[in-house]
Amino acid sequence: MPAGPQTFDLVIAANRLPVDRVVDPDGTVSWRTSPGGLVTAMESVMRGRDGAWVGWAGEPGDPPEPFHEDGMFLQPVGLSAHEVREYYEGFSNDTLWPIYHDVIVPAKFHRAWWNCYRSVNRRFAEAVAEVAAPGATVWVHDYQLQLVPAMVRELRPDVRIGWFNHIPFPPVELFAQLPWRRALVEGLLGADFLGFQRTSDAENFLRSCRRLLGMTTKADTVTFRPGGVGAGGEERHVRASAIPISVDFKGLEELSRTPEVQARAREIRESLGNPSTLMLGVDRLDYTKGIRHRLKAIEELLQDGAIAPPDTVFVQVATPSRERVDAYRRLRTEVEGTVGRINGEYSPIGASAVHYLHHSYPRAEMAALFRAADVMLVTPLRDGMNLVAKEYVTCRSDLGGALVLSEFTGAWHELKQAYVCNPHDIEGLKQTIMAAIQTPAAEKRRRMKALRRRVSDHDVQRWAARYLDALAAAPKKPERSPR
Ligand code: GDG
Repeated sequence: MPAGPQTFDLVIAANRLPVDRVVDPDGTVSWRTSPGGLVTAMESVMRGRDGAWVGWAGEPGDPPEPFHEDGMFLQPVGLSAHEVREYYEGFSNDTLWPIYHDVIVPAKFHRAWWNCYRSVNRRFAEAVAEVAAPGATVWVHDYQLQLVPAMVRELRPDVRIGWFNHIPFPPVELFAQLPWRRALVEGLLGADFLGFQRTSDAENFLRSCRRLLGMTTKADTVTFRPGGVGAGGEERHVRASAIPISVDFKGLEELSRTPEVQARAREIRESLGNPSTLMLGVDRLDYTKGIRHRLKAIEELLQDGAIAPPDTVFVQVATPSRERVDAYRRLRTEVEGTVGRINGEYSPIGASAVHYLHHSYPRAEMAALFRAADVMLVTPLRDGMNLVAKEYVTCRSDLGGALVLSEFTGAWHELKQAYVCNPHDIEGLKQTIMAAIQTPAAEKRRRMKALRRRVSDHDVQRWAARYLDALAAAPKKPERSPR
């Protein structure tokens, strides 16, 4: 049984804590919100729940002491520089990430990375087992921690374990490439309930259970005997189902309505020369987000004379991401070269066609950008959900703006009134962008209204409640008492 008073009924485990430890050159230590969609979503869910969050503090070395932040207990997990390279940058981001995103770039397979992934997953599981109260609910997140469910079950059979995948789950033909596919599936099946963004992600997982491990599935449930037939273990049933994530609609809408944000939105438009059309892209600088395809379409529209600055301008916020992984370095070089070429070719003095911002911004600035943009370009080649699309419509209480959305995002399965595009089809993408620019305002308002209704009815609080209800309802027989 866990010792000491610090145990919790709800424990979240995610690769990153919601805040990163930052040490300034003068030695001052501060904590900053860590980047990415998972933290954005889970932060608002955890507020006021008195739970614990187990995760890495974002810098290599010994972990800081556990501490309370914003009503949450944060339990840091330490990673050495070597582990950051092999578990995080290597296996998570250079093996799993490409396999789970249609192999847009080739995946790298290294046995040493896998070994490191396994030992780091073990450390996370031990940290979870330490802070979970008897019978607690443990909610494990994302592809970096796929072995944690089975490892926690082994240490703490008394707790209820859920896992949610923020990214797509690949088709069996791609998943099968992984030499460690069996161990990954068995790791996940330690959970009582597995949540995915889309029904097809859950189906891909179930198909892998059947085809690669010979398990039986019925509807959304897989049935198996841990350790295989003859191992004597009790039969288990694990549900794999879609529960699509969302945004904090109320909180973000409120922020977007503040006079400060509205004034800032006007200021942004003025500083861009009050264009009649301001197009916007907001992404982590990641090859899955379709930034190159977007730029290609914009370059051709400029070339065709269909759009021109200062009347139409494009702002791309590209938040720095995974900067030590080769594929991300190459992408940055390519994107920056393309932006330079476009501006060199099509921008007159004082009126850039493309404004490229390689920075991270405060939330209020993001809300102002969303509020300022006439056309939002969300064109990923593959994306689990894409919160940016949902944030954009959340910020448009004025019913202005138009959303161009790739059919390869999870968001598209809910936001059917968006201007849908296939980013691989550059001709089609150009036509969709022009349609989003030229459609009469009344029609755009009608679409925006419907999009907003969907997001406000299915916000992140509802997502978390649905997830936790499904986890609580999952079949579970306590097999033995805690260690
Ligand atoms: C993963 C999955 C899934 C971006 N730049 C800044 C900033 N952001 C915020 C956005 C948004 C979040 O980061 C990005 O979320 P996405 O969903 O778009 O993408 P991923 O980071 O790839 O997230 C994704 C998500 O997990 C949740 O399940 O939707 O499919 O890949 O919230 O606004 N926020 C601030 N400054 C920035 O510069 N403040």
